[in-house]
Amino acid sequence: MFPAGPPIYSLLRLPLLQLLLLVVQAVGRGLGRASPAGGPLEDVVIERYHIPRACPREVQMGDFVRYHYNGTFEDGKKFDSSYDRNTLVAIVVGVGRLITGMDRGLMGMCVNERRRLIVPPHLGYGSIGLAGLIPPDATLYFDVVLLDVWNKEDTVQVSILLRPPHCPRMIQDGDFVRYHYNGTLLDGTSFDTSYSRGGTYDTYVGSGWLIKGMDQGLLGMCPGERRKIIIPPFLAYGEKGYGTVIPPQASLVFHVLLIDVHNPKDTVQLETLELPLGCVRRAVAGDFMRYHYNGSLMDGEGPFDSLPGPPALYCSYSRNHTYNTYIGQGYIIPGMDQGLQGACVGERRRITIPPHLAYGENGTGDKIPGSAVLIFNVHVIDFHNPADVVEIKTLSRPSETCNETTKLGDFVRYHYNCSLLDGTQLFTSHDYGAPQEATLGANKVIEGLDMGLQGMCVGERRQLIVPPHLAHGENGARGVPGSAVLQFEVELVSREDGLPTGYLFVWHEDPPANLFEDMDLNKDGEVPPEEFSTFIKAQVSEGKGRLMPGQDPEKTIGDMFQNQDRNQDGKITVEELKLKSDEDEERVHEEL
Ligand SMILES: [Ca+2]
Ligand SMILES: [Ca+2]
Repeated sequence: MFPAGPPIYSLLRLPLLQLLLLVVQAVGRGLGRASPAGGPLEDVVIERYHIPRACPREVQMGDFVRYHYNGTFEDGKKFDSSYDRNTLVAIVVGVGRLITGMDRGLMGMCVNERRRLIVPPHLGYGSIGLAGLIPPDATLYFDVVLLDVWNKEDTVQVSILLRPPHCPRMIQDGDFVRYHYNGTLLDGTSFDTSYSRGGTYDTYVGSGWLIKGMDQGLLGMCPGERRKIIIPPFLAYGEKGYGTVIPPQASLVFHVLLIDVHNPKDTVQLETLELPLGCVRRAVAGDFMRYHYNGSLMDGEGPFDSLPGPPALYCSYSRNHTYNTYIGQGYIIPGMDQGLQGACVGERRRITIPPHLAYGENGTGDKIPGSAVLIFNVHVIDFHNPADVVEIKTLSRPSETCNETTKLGDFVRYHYNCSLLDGTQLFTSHDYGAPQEATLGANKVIEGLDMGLQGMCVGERRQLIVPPHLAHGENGARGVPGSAVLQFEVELVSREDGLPTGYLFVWHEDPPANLFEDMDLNKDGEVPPEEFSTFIKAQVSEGKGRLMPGQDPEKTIGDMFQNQDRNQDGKITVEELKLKSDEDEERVHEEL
């Protein structure tokens, strides 16, 4: 208002008065000097009866001020009061816009200071007075309280009250911010606060949504930082003020706490916190991942959500608490879908997601406000792809050449250690004191082992990585979390050729020509179980044939006997034996 027209809120707004001021102001002398007792005052008398403890700034010539006052005569009679008119004085000081007594009396004053001024007539309205208001030669008494001081040369004043140790980013022009604030006038009168609204104040910076001083004062601020920002009125609401709460020409003081900052152009930010050695495979879209996470907001509030494992040593039973999902397929927020790609098993990474790649302007639930940046600390436990096969790595081979390797149907004995990809031990054959036994392809072990144990030499050691669809699937098993990738170390102890499907015994050469006679040891025309068993064991020990491996021989021989004893009378006759071998012949022909 001062550059742009007459002061509206001045006591001394009559043109006549201003003329008078010019006439009388040359008479004054030094500040605050009183005349000898009893005589007329030579200068303004100043009594600073209340000085605030903090006085960051004193009124200087040319400053703009806002103040309240009461004006009385010597007899105590009031001739004017800003309180009565409910209008502050807002005016430039020390340049003759006020009576000289007031110009001088305000010098050096602090905001919230209270002064009594005694203004002699020659520094007030002189020998003429002011028609109807001030008689000639009147000494004026003013009680003044200063509310505001600023200058046209002022800039925004920023004081950093608290800066967090970690500053992920600082506010730049064009950013979108969420902050809390308390707004006061320079004298401490509160005019607005975000804390009463139950939410942050959310806005763009540097786009004219804010008063200019705020656009400037927020720049460079970190999430979690607290600032005091003092804004002169020409960078705030200026001559008009704002509603009933911000008077014209008011300096504003904001105490700001920055909660959040992002830019609409932001993408997901990744920070690797821990990368395991020897990471060869990185997750891609379409992989299925199991991970733990902590989610927090930018100012450190949180976690708003987490699926953490126990701190150091993971117990396998707690593994079910990982978050399990496909990545890059839209099952999770876009920022997470992106941020998990490229991760290694065992990696810990921090993923910072702007709201447009998270929960947007509306947020979700009562923990994630609208327009919130989310920070996730993620620990990748494992991942796999539904198209994965068993990954086989040979760790060592026996030095002698290996002519025969394992194939489907073979009976194998092997030692194994099974663990999760994070190293959690699950099972080991060493707990049982004997190797594990299995017929390959007989559905006795998980599919991944059936595959991973093929093509192996006795004495060879392998590492196998088995995806869950070739192990225990989505539901897991006792001690194995659902969808877990398993890691095996296997060592082949022995290998025996299997028998053709359906066979319990095979001849290495042609069977004896007189088979029944050979079996019927006491030549009574029938073969009971004892004779049958003795005969078969003799063939095996003489190397003429062999039984199915991996089974109790007594049980296998018992089964063979049952097959031959067609009428189930506990003995085999020559007819029964012939009938059975004819059938077997026919079956072989059909298969061929
Ligand atoms: Ca017999
Ligand atoms: Ca029989």
